[in-house]
Amino acid sequence: MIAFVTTNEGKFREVSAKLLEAGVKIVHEDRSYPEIQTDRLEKVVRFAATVLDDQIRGDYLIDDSGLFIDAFGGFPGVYSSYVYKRLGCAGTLKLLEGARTRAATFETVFLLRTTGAHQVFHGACQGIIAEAERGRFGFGFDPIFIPDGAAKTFAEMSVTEKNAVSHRARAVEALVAHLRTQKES
Ligand code: ITT
Repeated sequence: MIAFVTTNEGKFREVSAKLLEAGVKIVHEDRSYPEIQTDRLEKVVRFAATVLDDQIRGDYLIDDSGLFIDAFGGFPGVYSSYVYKRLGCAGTLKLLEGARTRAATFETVFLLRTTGAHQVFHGACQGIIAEAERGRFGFGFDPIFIPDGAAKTFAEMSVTEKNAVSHRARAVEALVAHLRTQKES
């Protein structure tokens, strides 16, 4: 059994649903861990794992994600949590007023700890920042993100719809592929 360590219910909902489709069950471990200031999501999870390794027995999974907005040179990226808390969707839309491009990418990095080993998995989803907030599902920046090829924001999608295209779902797919190879060997 894998424990998914996150304080974010929305992440757990998405990951548990997607993993269940692949026959993998996880449990929610609602606890926070230190997140260092760095320029890469992968460094955040790698440092967090050094702390969690001493605190958690058995296999665990962590997820660090961010919204990288092109017009801001990728900001807020690794600082997404802080920007979401301080500015929210409304403040982010305001900052983008008059920007030359509304392109953005959501990224997720997972770290899986299994006996003695750390494995990292990536997922990304390109899209644009909407002109206004739309939808009431999901969490975080979902009301202002429209993935490429869609007309709806993530917040207008069901978990299943978001899981068909999202950054986090891509990372889950990479994780599932890894678990399959482990099973075979
Ligand atoms: P944990 O660290 O406990 O897992 P968190 O919510 O603090 O939960 P992050 O550190 O990964 O998660 O923060 C990333 C920020 O980006 C946070 O404000 C989220 O709301 C937002 N975010 C991450 N994934 C998102 C998604 O799929 N849709 C919308 N917003 C997202």
